[in-house]
Amino acid sequence: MSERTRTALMWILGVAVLGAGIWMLVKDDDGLRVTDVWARSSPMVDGAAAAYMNIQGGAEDDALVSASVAADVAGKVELHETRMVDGKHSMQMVLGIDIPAGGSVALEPGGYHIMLMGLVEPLEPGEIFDTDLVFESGATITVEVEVREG
Ligand SMILES: [Cu+2]
Repeated sequence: MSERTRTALMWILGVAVLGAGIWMLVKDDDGLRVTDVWARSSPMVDGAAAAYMNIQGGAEDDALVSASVAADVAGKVELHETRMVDGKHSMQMVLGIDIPAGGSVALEPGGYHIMLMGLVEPLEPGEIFDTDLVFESGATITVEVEVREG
């Protein structure tokens, strides 16, 4: 192999590695955005709280599939949907919340929310805690949740 060929091969390899690195970065941050994150004590369940936020979809359809908080905040976290059943609000667990590509989904009172159960201490307005959000695509986003007055 001539010196020239070797140099050319090194270049090609370098560009390939760099390209793969950039592709992974782009893939990892697939454009999902989470804004307006807040929580309040649940008006429906003692010792529980609900977290709300706005999730903007990325380039591909995705879904929020789970969420978690530190063990010193709450014992259990579920994805819930509030629905009207026989004229009454009732909550039920959902396995995922679809986030369409380019669309946006609001987790808000009366609809989808992240349910924190088994609160270690009651949430105080002004308090901030982290929540990890896991998406079907494998993306995980950690957001700061601000406790607001219910
Ligand atoms: Cu709930």
